[in-house]
Amino acid sequence: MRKSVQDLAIAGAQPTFQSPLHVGRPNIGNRERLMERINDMLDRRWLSNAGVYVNELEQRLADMLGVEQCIVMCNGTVALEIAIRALGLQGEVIVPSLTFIATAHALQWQQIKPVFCDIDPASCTIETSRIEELITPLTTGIIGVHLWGRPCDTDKLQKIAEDHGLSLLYDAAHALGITSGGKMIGSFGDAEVFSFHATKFINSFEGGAVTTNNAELADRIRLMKNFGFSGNDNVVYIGTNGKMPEVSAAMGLTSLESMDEFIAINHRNYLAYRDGLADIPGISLLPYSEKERTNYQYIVLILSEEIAGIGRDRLIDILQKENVMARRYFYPGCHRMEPYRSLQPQAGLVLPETEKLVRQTIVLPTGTDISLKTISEITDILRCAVAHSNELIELPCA
Ligand code: T4K
Repeated sequence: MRKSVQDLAIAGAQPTFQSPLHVGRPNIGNRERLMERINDMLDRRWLSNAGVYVNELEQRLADMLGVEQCIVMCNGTVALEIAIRALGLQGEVIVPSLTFIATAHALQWQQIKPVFCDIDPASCTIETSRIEELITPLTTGIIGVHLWGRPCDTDKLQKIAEDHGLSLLYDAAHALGITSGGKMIGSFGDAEVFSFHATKFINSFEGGAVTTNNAELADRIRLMKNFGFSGNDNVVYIGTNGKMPEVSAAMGLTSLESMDEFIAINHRNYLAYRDGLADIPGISLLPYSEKERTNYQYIVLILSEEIAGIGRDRLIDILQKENVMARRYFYPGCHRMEPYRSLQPQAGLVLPETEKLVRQTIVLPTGTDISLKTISEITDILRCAVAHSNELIELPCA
């Protein structure tokens, strides 16, 4: 156990961990099953373009999520871009700034202005009471982000969208397997978009999906992700290449088969972090709702003013020196990154909760690669750092 400043790697001691522990370390699942599928795919010589694994993955996801239509794609960003285009969004779209940059870029890429909205600090999702003041004659839609697997206020968002005749899309990149009001994320709004990137708890190496109960919208999305082809030699729409290859679908199916196990491990880790952090002043673990199904895939620490002496970035330096590659997701907020920083220099003025939270968060490793012993050692490092914060200030920064 690390007890004094001298025990910390930042003061010259050996790092606690020999090799780096990463946030977003992929869960692998049943390798043999994956290899069987890949061998079968190679034997059949069908590698992409509506293969059997893509079809099976779409069906399994739709069944699991209780949604009529599921279209898998090459990644979550392209899935967002295509959903935005298929919904006919243009002009301005209201979106939280506290999200991965892909949410904002998927709009700006298509010359649509992301209008950044603040967050509700309790759920870390879009603050519904601040949306209506952002609506202008140019507004065509809202994108809610179920950040870190915490559902947006889907009822309020639906009401606002209906009252103002706006499309409602959800970025559900973090939200596979979670519920809102007891109902699976996947069929809220006009459509929802998932990511199966390697760093997600269910992965297809790279991958994404759009889910919707709107069959017409789904048809348009299917055309758009395949160059607009409707049968051989017949292009009926402008499209791009958003297809998921079979090897990704094989991984996605294999990963999905281990979903319950992955969630159980994430839950176990979450409880271990919660217990390990309980006696450390100034650090709290962002809770998951007890009322909803959740996937526990992000361990998010919120730092209070009490440990301002050390500072969030200093704490990250300390962790990284110990080979715990903690992250600052989603610092500094989309509005402080280009091109938004230049295009909308005043955006931060209406985002006080976002500006506050992005300076307080640390995301720690979890998933199947992390043991309970590792979690106990990580919380020991944090306990030691907080207890000796005054002495640490004297030490050089990384
Ligand atoms: N919307 C939201 C809310 C999202 O969070 C994302 C993606 C999207 C949309 C877009 O979906 P995709 O188009 O990606 O399907 C990573 C991921 O690349 C990104 O998918 C994810 N969100 C985001 C939260 O995290 P970076 O820039 O942080 O990646 P990087 O390279 O720093 O890796 C992250 C961590 O994962 C590191 O600690 C290393 C570790 N890692 C990564 C890979 C790929 C591994 O241990 N093994 C690996 O194979 O964006």
